[in-house]
This record gives sequence, structure tokens and C-alpha cells, in this order.
Amino acid sequence: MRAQFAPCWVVIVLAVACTSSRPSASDSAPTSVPTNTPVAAKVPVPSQPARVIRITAKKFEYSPARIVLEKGEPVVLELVSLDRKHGFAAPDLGLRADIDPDHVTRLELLPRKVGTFEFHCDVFCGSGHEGMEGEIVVEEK
Ligand SMILES: [Cu+2]
Repeated sequence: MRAQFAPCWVVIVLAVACTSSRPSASDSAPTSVPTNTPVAAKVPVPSQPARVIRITAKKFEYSPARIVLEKGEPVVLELVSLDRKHGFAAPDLGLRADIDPDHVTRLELLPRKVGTFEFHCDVFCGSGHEGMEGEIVVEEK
């Protein structure tokens, strides 16, 4: 009866031996990576730094009111109010922020589609508020 199980035990012992003797990634890492390789080299680096575009808002205009970007170009919009609270809404780009006079509001944008995208003030700021708008034009590289 015991003789019938012997081949099974041999197979199990061999399987465990093979599994435990296989080097894992963590075991081999210290010997395969040169000691002078900086850890940061493994972190993906953006292909280009974000361009900063400052947009000022005041009754009842943005400056600049037209912004031209390249598709795939990372930008940071710095929004500043020169008078009172305004809004910045570019719904087709998924952007929305309040613009307060006492600090800079930053919005990151990575345009992924070509087109002209309207932005407007969505915080009532007086008669003329309805015409406070601009556009972001995204062009092919
Ligand atoms: Cu407004």
C-alpha cells in the first residue's frame, strides 16, 4: 500500500524543490542592478515640463481671451483676478475653478483632443458677466 504512494511523494518533493530554488525578482535585484544606478531613473519622467500660462480676470474679460495649445502639451493655467471674485469654467475640457483676487488658482491641463473649447465666467460679477468668455484652441502638433 505504501509503495503505491511513493511516486506521488517523489513528484511533490521535486515540485517543492523546483519552486523554492527558483530565484525571485527580489532575490536577484541587488546583484543585477549596478550600485550607482539612481532609483529615480525607474520613475517615468514627463516628456516636457508644463508651460505656465497666466490668465487675468476682471470685469468683464479675461486676458488673454484666446489661448493656443498643442495637443498633448501639458500646461498649467494660473488664474488671477484683478478686481473681484470670478469663475473659470471650460466644461468641454473638464475645468472649473473660482478665481479670487487674493491668490493664484492653478489648473493643470493636458489637452488630448484638437478643437476650440470655450471658457466663461460662471460667478455672477455684474452686468456684462454674460459676455465674459474666451477660448482655448488645441491644435495638432
Ligand atoms: Cu462673471
